[in-house]
Amino acid sequence: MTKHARQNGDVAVVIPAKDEQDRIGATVAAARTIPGVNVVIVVDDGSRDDTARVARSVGATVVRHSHNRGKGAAMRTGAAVVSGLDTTDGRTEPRHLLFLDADLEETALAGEALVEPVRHGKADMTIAVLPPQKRPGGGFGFVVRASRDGIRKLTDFDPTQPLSGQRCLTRAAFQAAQPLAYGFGVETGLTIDLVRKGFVVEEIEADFHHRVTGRDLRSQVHRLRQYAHVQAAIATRRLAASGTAATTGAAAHDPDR
Ligand SMILES: Nc1nc2c(ncn2[C@@H]2O[C@H](COP(=O)(O)OP(=O)(O)O)[C@@H](O)[C@H]2O)c(=O)[nH]1
Ligand SMILES: [Mg+2]
Repeated sequence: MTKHARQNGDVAVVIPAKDEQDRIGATVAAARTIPGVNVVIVVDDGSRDDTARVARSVGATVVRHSHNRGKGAAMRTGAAVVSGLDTTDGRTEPRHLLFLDADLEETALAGEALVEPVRHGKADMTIAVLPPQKRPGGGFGFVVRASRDGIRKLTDFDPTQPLSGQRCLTRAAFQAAQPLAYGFGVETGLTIDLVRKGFVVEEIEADFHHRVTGRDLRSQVHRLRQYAHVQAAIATRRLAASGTAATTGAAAHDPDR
């Protein structure tokens, strides 16, 4: 396949979204302009607002979970839809998967930087490192620290932004990372599993800006939920690592599904 042909449609964007009606339109519109992207899937994970309608109105393919199943499940649903399209389109090579959060708005275009190393076979998964955010706010950093510590303990990888949801993966890497960790543990689990299996994982600076979570009650609940999911992903993998080290030495397998 020529470079030109690849760039005309070798990437599918998957956007897990929950109650994002105010931002999903701009995010999808920008994602559609990333070179090589010819599919944008929004997985509406039981939103109570107009996320699905808005996403559809700007050209996304929308798939809905009738009830909330968490970010990891939404990513898996999106990847399954892409897989179906790859088959229907008679592709010989599956599309790469570019996961983007729903709240990036026009800065979703920065996803282009994540695609290049994957497209050229230099990385199996790229992870965005975001600049200091334009919007004020931010959490307390304890979830980030928990994720980073867990990744460091189980791999030789030292992530700058371990929770970054902006990632591009080959289909092979995505398959190798199944089953994904639950909910907001998904990014931590993906990094641990792929590094441990010998895939090349690379952090890339990309000029994304997203909604910064504040310190109000709702934000605190969000952080606590993230923390619990991250710790569950790490605990599962720690157990699997000690089990396999004692027996076959095979790569970690997540026994929680
Ligand atoms: N599938 C799914 N996605 C969610 C859920 N909650 C948030 N998201 C999405 O996950 C992404 C990151 O969420 P966000 O609130 O921005 O988290 P933060 O960036 O870590 O503060 C966004 O695309 C959200 O729409 C959920 O319950 N299920
Ligand atoms: Mg965000």
